[in-house]
Amino acid sequence: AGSVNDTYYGGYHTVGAHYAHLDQVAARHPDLTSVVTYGQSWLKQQGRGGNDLKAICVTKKKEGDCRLSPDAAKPRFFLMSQIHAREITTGEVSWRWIDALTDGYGKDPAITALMDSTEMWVVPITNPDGVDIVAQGGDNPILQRKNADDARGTDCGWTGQIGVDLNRNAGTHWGGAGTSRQPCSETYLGPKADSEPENAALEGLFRKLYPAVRTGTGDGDPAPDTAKGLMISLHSDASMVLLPWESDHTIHTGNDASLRALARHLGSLTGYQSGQAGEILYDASGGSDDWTYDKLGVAGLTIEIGDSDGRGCSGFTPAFSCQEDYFWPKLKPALLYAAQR
Ligand code: ING
Ligand code: ZN
Repeated sequence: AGSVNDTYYGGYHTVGAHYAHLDQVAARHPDLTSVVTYGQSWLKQQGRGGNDLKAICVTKKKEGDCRLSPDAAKPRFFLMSQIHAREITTGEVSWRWIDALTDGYGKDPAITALMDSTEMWVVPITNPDGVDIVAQGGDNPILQRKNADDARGTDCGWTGQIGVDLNRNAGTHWGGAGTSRQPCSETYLGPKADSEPENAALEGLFRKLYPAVRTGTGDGDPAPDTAKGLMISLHSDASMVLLPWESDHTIHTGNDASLRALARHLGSLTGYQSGQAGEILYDASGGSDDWTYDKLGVAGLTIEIGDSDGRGCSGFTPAFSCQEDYFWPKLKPALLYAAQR
């Protein structure tokens, strides 16, 4: 399991440290948290080391809260990070989010009210096998984006990388724009939709937490009940707030106006641009936010953390001091606002 102090590259936390942190928070605050193991990574399923997949539910627990069931008394705000392993800033934001909620309960009125009214779910490390690869580089983090699935070969030469891009693998618009069928590509979509255990397990968790609104085929347009909550997936480092459909910017969701207004407001709190991925970045299919919107009618957004003010905190591996000094002060108000929706 490791200790909360296990770090690399000046302070970034290993998978073991993130999981030890979840357990430490749960031990300190049993009235405010529940830790759930919701699956196993690709390497663990292969019996080759690997990792459990873990989530934490944070709320002022009343009878029946934090259950793996869609009939919940409170709306649910879901935050996930490091589906792309090398986007190491994102996991550190989730770490601070968990601490802010548990440390702030009973002290900060806004956090106390939020904890009384809402369940906050967090998956800090969505792709732990990939994060293990990144951390193996120590002071020279290895820039692994994908998971560690090497079923299609272990050698990608020095330019490529093994694994499946988990943000192209979800069963929504799978195989559409912005995906590659080359196993060594950074955007390799995998052999089939939801082929990867990290995605299958995450989607299983989502399905336990949110009632399905439709049994669609992957390209429908549900009417999200925003009362059910919101899902945000953290990426880096483009300084953007992205909304569905990420797969095709020429089509808009049935909730375009409200999703766009929410993204714009989060953009104003962070200083980031907002829009559908293809409007400001590139179309990309099979991602997490399109999936929750498409399959469950749960509003999904992507926040691309970035150095929008030119503070010397750009790239996938900014100095660790950027976390506390720069990223967290921007993200904290944005997450508090989003969680209250
Ligand atoms: N950016 C995202 C990517 O997966 C994205 C952008 C998010 C596209 C959500 C589609 C859906 O390419 C990074 N930095 O990974
Ligand atoms: Zn990413």
